[in-house]
Amino acid sequence: MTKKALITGITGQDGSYLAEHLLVMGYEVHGLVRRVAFEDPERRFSRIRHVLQDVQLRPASLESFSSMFQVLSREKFDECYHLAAQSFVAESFDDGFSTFNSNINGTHYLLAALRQLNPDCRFYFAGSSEMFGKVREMPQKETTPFHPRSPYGISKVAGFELTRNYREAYGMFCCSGILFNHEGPRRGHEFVTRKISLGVARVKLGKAKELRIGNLEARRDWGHAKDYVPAMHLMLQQDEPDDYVVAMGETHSVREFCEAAFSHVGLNYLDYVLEDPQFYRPAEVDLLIGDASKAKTKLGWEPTYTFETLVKEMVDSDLESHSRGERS
Ligand code: NDP
Ligand code: GDR
Repeated sequence: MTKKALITGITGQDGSYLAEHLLVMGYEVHGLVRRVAFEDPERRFSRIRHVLQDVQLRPASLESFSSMFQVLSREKFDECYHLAAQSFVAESFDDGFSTFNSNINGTHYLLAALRQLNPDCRFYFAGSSEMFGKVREMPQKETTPFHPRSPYGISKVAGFELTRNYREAYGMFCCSGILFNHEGPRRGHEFVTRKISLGVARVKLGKAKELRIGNLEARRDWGHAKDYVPAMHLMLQQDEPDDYVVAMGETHSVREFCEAAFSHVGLNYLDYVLEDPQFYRPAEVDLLIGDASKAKTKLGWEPTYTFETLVKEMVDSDLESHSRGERS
């Protein structure tokens, strides 16, 4: 029997990689997208352009319970991957209210609709290392207490707790992945890794003279999104629902990312990168490093990229598209 999956946030970085992954495994893939996306498909569907013929898109918004209820009342799904969210941490400081509305209410609406209409559907929630925030131990694992440092982090703790509560209260198969930063050529332009890879391409091609960055000493555990989406799928194939940390177990500073990205094209980052306080955050998460032992042992999950291959792929991809005059 062909399995049917629903992906919220299919137009985002992870949603696009997950759709590809599930299609390769023979799934029937449905995606929940904002109605406005249909008005500007060229731009809004840019990450899923190559699979548009193979997926079925349904209009709905995280802000609307009734829109999600309608999608779920028309079709039954075996698995639901809830990836849609306001995902930019910096934006959540500017507008915590709408971040809460999308990320907390949106998750609650989806869980409530599933409970009523499709309680056997297995559910994945996109939790985040930002839930650890001001970290209480090193490295962070499933049992590490949360101490979020932004409205985004708080919203993800709430989503995690909602997911756990639906599992415990209603016996639904609900899992949370606590994923550390994962990147790639499809990363949104505002996130620091993509900002750097785009900046390197512009400088190398003579289109820019400098790159303004915020806190260069912040450290992250960066992996590749293509490596991380199979872990989401594996979580929903287990006998029992559970939560898992997915991380590389290696930490690098923003400065090191700049250094590696510029040196890949034969340049010294010190000649181009300027630290600019306008990109500082009111409260920073200084150091994240994850322990993915549980995912490795129980799910058999293993990453294939390294920090170096991740940086190179991102820089090469931006150089190539900028050389062709494309904007991605
Ligand atoms: P993106 O920002 O690339 O994608 C977010 C997706 O959510 C987009 O498809 C976006 O649609 C959709 N979305 C946002 N707001 C709404 C809304 N109001 N109604 C409907 N859809 C909406 O995020 P990623 O792919 O990087 O991340 C996926 C998930 O994983 C997110 O929940 C994120 O918080 C979480 N996460 C990500 C990590 C990472 O390092 N990438 C690490 C840990 C967790 P549209 O295209 O229309 O804007
Ligand atoms: P993050 O990703 O907040 O970890 O959230 P981001 O790339 O935005 O920031 C990482 C670190 O880099 C520092 N930084 C800058 N960040 C941005 N965006 N722009 C800059 O110019 C800049 N300079 C320094 C930041 O201060 C921060 O310390 C991502 C998102 O995908 C979340 O949705 C996800 O949950 C977490 O990763 C895990």
